[in-house]
Formats: sequence, structure tokens, C-alpha cells
Amino acid sequence: MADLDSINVEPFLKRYDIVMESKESPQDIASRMYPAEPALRKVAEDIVFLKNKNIEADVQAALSEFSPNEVIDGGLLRGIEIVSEIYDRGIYYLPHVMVAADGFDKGIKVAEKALAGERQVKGTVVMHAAEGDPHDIGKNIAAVLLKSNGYGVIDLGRDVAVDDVVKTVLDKRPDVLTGTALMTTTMSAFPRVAEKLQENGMELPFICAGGAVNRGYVESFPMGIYADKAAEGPRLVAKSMEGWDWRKIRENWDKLIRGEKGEE
Ligand code: B12
Repeated sequence: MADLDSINVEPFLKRYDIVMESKESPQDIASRMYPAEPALRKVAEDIVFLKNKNIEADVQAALSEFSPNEVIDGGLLRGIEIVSEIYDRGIYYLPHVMVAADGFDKGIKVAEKALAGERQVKGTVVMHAAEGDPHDIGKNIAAVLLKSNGYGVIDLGRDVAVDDVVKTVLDKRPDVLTGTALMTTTMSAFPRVAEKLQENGMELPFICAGGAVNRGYVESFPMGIYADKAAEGPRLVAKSMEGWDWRKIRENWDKLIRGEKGEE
């Protein structure tokens, strides 16, 4: 009979989710990443520890000290970055992330109201998250920044069918279209949108962003202009309003993103 004590069962009994678990607690990770300012830290803390009941009041309190953009970047977005880190380490699971995303939505609505008075429409931007893609946090931030810079936004939401994007662009004739894709399975919707628009004789700058795409991919189809950060949106849209077509924006992308003036 086999001597069971002499068998090393370790490799067979390992649970891979346990192997992935971090020794650090969410508190340890968060405390390294919190913003220094107490009011912004409170907002980030609400997002990370899913205190969605507090979020509206804490965002409102932060707005008495900081601009809406500072509250969004330094508080709400920082909270989501911390949640992403905790999730990536296998400590948080999808339900945590979903609740955090809801908290983020509540918070951003309050910050957006604070921007409302500053608005006047300079041009129209149609925004969407790619067909099959439920990730819309980055798109929502970009929408707030565009609105606060005076652009009218038609936000089609998330998981928007290619045909619905194309139909809206053909009906509304916006100055710019944007798309967000965080999944490798959804990014192929962008070239399909571009192709269908071209078939219908429509060309416009199509800003594409999200973790699944990079500049090389976005520039591999017509109209695609890559954006890495939400803050780049207003800068790119401004060029379209000055009459630059997508080719010219693409050619001058490096200068535009580095904040230089670009070729006139
Ligand atoms: C939050 C989140 C979710 C939330 C989304 C909630 C929401 N309302 O968005 C929920 C819980 C729903 C979710 C679900 C899933 N998720 Co998820 N999720 C994430 C997570 C943790 C964070 C994403 C995020 O919001 N980042 C922060 C935002 C701000 O980043 P962003 O959108 O890229 O935006 C930035 C830029 O791209 C840019 N930007 C974005 N849009 C625009 C637009 C314009 C105009 C401009 C200028 C700029 C711009 O600006 C922002 C920065 O300034 C990531 C992990 C990670 N580390 O990224 C996984 C992740 C994206 N998810 C992933 C997956 C696989 C899923 C699921 C399929 C999981 C599952 N097994 O069910 C499901 C989707 C199921 C489905 N098909 O419906 C994978 C994708 C892998 C891949 N490469 O395909 C990731 C990378 C996790 C991982 N490491 O595996 N998820």
C-alpha cells in the first residue's frame, strides 16, 4: 500500500484563486494610492469601500474646495484606479467593481451639475462604448470634460450596436464621433463603424480610446484618431471645430497631444 504521508499533495490541492490572493489588504493598497487632500481622499474612500450612500454628500463637500474636474480626477477616478488595482490582484471580485462603478456614476452626476452653468454649445460630439462592451467609466469622464469645454454631447451609452452608431451619425451629422473599448472582443466594432460610415459617404474624426486599443490599431482604419486620456478629448475636438479633417488631426497628433500648436 502506498505511503500517503510520503506523497507531496501540494501541487494537486492548490486552489488557483487562493494562489492569486494577495497578502495585502484592500486598506493597505488603498492607503498607498489615496490622494493627499482629505476631501478628495474621502471621495476616493467611498468608491473603494463601496459607501455609495455617502458619495453624493462627499462629492458635494469636495466641490466647495475643488473644481469639478479636480474632484473627478483626484477623487472619483482615483477611487476607480484603486478598485482596479485591488481587482487585478484577485482580492475584489466583479460584484465589488459593479457597486464601485455605480458609486462613480452617482458621484459624477453631482460633479456634472456643478459644471452646468459653464456650458455653451460649440459643436456636437456623439459618444458610445463599443458593441458588446459594458465599460463606460472612461467614456463618462470624457463626456463630462467635453461638456465642461462647451461641446454638446449625444451620449449613446454602452454596448451600442454598430448600426445604431452609424444611424445616429448619419441622422445627427455631429462634428466628431467617439468610441470606447476595454475588451479585445469588442474593439473590432470600430473599423466596422468606420467602414459603414464611408459606405454612406460620411467622414468625420472618430476618436477611439480604452484599454483594448492603441494608436497603431486605431490608425489602421479610416477616420480613427487615438486618445489615451479623457483630458485629450477637448483638445482633439477643438481642432475639428477649427476645420481640420481626420487626416490632418492624425498627422499632427504628436504635437497636439504634447500641447504644441501643430501645423497650421
Ligand atoms: C470597472 C470594470 C468593469 C465593470 C464596468 C462598469 C462600468 N460601468 O464601466 C463591470 C463589473 C461591469 C465589468 C464587467 C466585465 N469586465 Co471589466 N473591468 C473593469 C476594470 C476593473 C476597470 C475599467 C475601468 O473603468 N477603468 C478606468 C477607466 C477610467 O478607464 P478607461 O475606460 O480606459 O478610460 C480611460 C482612457 O481609455 C480614456 N478614454 C476612455 N474613453 C474615452 C473617450 C474619449 C472621447 C477620450 C478622449 C478618452 C477616453 O480616458 C480614461 C482615462 O483618462 C477593468 C480592469 C482594469 N485594470 O482596467 C476590467 C476589465 C476591463 N474587464 C474585463 C472583463 C474581461 C470583464 C468581463 C467580461 C468579466 C466577466 N468575466 O464577466 C465583464 C463584461 C461582461 C459583459 N460583456 O457584459 C477585462 C478586459 C480584458 C480584455 N482585454 O478583453 C479587464 C481588463 C479586467 C482584466 N484584467 O481581465 N468590468
